[in-house]
Amino acid sequence: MASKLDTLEHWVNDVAAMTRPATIHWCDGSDTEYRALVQLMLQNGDLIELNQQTHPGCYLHRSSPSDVARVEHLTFVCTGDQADAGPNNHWMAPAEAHTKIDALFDGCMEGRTMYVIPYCMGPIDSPLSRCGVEITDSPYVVANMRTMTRMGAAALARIEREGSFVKGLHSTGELDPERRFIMHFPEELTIKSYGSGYGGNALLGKKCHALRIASYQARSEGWLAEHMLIVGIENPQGQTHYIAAAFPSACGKTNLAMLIPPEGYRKDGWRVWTIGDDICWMRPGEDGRLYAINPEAGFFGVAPGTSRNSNPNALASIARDTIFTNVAVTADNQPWWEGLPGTPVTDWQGRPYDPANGPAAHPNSRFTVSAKQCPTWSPKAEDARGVPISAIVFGGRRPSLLPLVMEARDWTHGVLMGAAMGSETTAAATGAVGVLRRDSMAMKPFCGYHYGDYFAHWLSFDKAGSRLPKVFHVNWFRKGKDGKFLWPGFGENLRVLEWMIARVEGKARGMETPIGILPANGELKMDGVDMPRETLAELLEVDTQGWQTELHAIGEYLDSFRPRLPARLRQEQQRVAQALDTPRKAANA
Ligand code: SAT
Ligand code: MN
Repeated sequence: MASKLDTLEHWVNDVAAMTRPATIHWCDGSDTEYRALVQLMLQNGDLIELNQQTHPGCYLHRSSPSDVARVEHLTFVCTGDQADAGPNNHWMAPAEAHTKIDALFDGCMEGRTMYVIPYCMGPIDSPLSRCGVEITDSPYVVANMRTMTRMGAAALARIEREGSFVKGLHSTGELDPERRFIMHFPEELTIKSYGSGYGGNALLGKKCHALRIASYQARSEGWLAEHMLIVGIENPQGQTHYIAAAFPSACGKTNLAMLIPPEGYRKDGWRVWTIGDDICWMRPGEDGRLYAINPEAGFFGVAPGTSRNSNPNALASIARDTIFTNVAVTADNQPWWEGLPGTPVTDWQGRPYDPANGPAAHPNSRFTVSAKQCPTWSPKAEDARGVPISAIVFGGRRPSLLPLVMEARDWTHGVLMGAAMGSETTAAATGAVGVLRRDSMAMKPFCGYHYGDYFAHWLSFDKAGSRLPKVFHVNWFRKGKDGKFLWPGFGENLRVLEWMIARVEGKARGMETPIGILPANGELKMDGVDMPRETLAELLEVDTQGWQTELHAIGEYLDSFRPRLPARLRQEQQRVAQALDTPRKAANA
């Protein structure tokens, strides 16, 4: 009988015939293999050793200055029918896309090693997990995939058992932005990426598989693949609620996932458990609740701003065995970025640091570290069943209008809140920074199919027997007239999470408004926070006129997904718009 690995071997042979590598290396994920890869990269300049006294096992990678972020304009979803990719994706016909990118792959690995990386996204024994194989010519990608996924022998064994896996082909190519494509073929469970070594473009298990391809698979299989962190909040009674939260890239998912409770909360016995900081796969369990796993095994976090104040858990995690990408270094060869004490001497491009050249660390510089090194890493993160989700949170960078927190009145309203999400753009993708754009469920760059179908899929979870989580929207980024943030953020965000949990447990009344349920007077615990009453009032105000304009914009945005926009969602938008009009009409009458 033919082994299920035959398909894999055939594919590897086909790829080798096209790319013509000098050697093929099947990755086993062992320590020995990792150490050899590091040695190789230290020799060829892919890695630079950092101070081994202060940062044992830590290395620096400098990418090409034109290859420092995801490239959404070069990222394609290639479905047979263009309509299936939706207006939210760039589309190319599959045959044309294969031809275009295969021409680039032709002979591209000559004289080099081709690495075959079997990996599993999620706990190796979880029915929610999915496997893939990435073929790459980049040892940096192999080293990162080893940290970010369950890579090697165990994954290969699961692939042999199951037979199916996502095929990912990657080559660093010439790093020429003119010869760069990230192509997805969801109908073939295939990814092809050429010309970039940057995380989201090259670590194919991450955005390409765990979000774009997985979201497509999830739709037909009845689950959700989301751009969400997962965090456990344990109250002084020892009960833990798990919260999944969607924010766009570089909006604080890692910080929220590793939150340190304010001192008073710590004294009272509150604890925070980290399950994931970027991706969440959820599926209804037998009890009707949504159960979630983090498909990743590590963090690929934004370095700048990570400090003892903002995220001490992340800082503790990256004190050893970490790969830093595009950070600066100090005189004694320690990694450095804006937000850390000390001074940089060399910038992210390896030049002597000169403030005239901009920040010392690239704003999208990153650390890659195993999740196991996080002091708050939850043992439940390895649970094959996943964790039950009590609340789903949406949020973005909104300098005005959006209140600190609001709760959806039901699932449909929650889906509308997620669909309507907007955020100012960040350095995680190339292009202008600080421009407001709609980013439904923080999935704009990652949803592998038509947003209209995606909204319908979200709505479909609301059915008999389901016990869905409550849905909230938060905004940590509201600014005052002086341009400063109104909310202190970071650890203090626990105050908002505590209110959500009180709502979930039926212990807080809340206050109904046309846009959703807000904390009633006194329900947000503010003791120990030095904040004028007016500031809190501003954070929780409902500006009716501003919201009417917003609802109009949301309606127009939703219409851009016609004819696949679910009518129920547009009706929900109209319901909220009318609720906003009603008090004004009453007042005018
Ligand atoms: O795309 S990455 O995974 O490199 C980082 C991000 O944008 O979230
Ligand atoms: Mn992300």
